[in-house]
Amino acid sequence: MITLAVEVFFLYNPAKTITLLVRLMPMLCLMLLGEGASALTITYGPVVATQDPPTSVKIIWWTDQATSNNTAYVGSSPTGPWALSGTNPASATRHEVLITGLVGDSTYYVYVDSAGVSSTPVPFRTGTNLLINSSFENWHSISGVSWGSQEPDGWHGWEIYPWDPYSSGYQNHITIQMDRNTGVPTPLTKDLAHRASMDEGWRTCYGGLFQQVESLQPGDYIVSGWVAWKFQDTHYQHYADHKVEIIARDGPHVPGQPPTGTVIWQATAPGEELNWKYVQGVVKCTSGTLTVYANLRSDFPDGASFVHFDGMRLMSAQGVAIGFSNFQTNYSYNGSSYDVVISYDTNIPSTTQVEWGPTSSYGNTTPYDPTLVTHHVVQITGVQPSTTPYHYRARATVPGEYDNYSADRTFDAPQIVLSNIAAAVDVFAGVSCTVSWQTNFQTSSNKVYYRKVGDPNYTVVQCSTDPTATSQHTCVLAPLELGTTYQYHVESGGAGMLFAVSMPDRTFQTPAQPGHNMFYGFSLVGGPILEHGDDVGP
Ligand SMILES: [Ca+2]
Repeated sequence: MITLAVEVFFLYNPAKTITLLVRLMPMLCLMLLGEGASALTITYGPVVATQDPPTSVKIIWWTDQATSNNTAYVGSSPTGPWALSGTNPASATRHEVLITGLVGDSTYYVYVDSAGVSSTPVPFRTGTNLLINSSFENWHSISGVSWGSQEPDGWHGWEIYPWDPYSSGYQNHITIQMDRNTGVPTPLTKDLAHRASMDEGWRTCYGGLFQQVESLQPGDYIVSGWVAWKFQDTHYQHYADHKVEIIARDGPHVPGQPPTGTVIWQATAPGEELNWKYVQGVVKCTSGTLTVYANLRSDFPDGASFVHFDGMRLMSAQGVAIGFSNFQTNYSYNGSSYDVVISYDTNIPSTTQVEWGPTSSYGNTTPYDPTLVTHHVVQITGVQPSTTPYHYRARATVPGEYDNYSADRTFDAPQIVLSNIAAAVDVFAGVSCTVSWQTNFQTSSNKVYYRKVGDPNYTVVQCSTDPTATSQHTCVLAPLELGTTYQYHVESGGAGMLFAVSMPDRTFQTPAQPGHNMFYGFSLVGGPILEHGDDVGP
């Protein structure tokens, strides 16, 4: 722009332009230098937030300087082609672009460009449907219930019977069926070949289908689906007492009680919509379990109701906003407990914190580190040794935007348990003994300490497989003296593990003489004699 302006001056008044150029040159240099020194930087992102329906995503990123030149590119491979893109012309440091036209449950890559500065591509997945058999395609027979003879795989029928809030005396059962031929929608199904149908006529009832989804991360979830319904209202007096609904409950199904929770969708009499309507809502999950209900409810017996459900969906509202990778854990003993170091990466700079404990309920939290980094290192001290792994998950936030948790993972703080310790004397020669044992963790340092009873010092034998970590250990003690009682104990550990020692000492005895006399004396079946073993043969 500046050069162009100078050229215009040149054409207009050459003499003046030279002066201008001379004056402008140092300024221009300064400006160019200034621009070079403060080039725009993408500070976070791109962050991908999945949308509903799952065929669109919101791409968010931040720059340290405001710019109006912002584009996000999306493709199905990390090297392109970039089939989809979107721009945001608003001059700001936070940029947001909506990309539509994606396929659900699929992997994509996105990179963003602001004022000519590009990010590296990051992968993301479009929303994963957490419901099983969400299209109601597969059904199985059931018996012993009064509302039907089949239910969809992954779903359960439910009913409260009798249900008669006005004591009308007309309580009867709801009917739940695949593709029921009442109040038929157009087209017959919204998704593939089958739908879930339910109805009632001139009765009071309350029931439907539910699916319970467990092991969910806390957060917001989007529940959606397609519905078609009809209230046949020629006799209605109590419109509001006829309902069809989708409810999402933060917690498990409670048998025998009307479902409570977030009403995702509800229609009450009168009216109909037989051309399939898409409905959706958001439910917050804190308990780790969500139960999705598709229901029909009639509180008063003055008409008939029909409802059909298809293409149901439950997915995280936050999708893959922050991606976690490269989890590594390392332990080292420190006194009688362990120090554990957990490291992991995030695809965008975020805060650092780890929840950990003996189960996936955790119970311990490391200090919140607000520094925004992509490589995270957390140290936990004083972890008590345990025979079972500890559970942990990482929490990463982009303040003001996202708060995400990794999936549950485990780390060890090994409490080594020694088992099946046995000493087998070679009775043919009588001068060697094989000591064997097992450990519940793979250990790389495994030793036998032995001495003649009365000796002050032990001889130490290290297993020949060390330092290869194994859980089955064997050491040969030789040479030994005949006719002697030995004491021994074993020790396993290594590589940062707390050692386990089999104290007090055990004993074994070598035969007075080598050979067959001793062999028959000690073992009817031959072979070595096990410590504490018996010698009963076949
Ligand atoms: Ca279907």
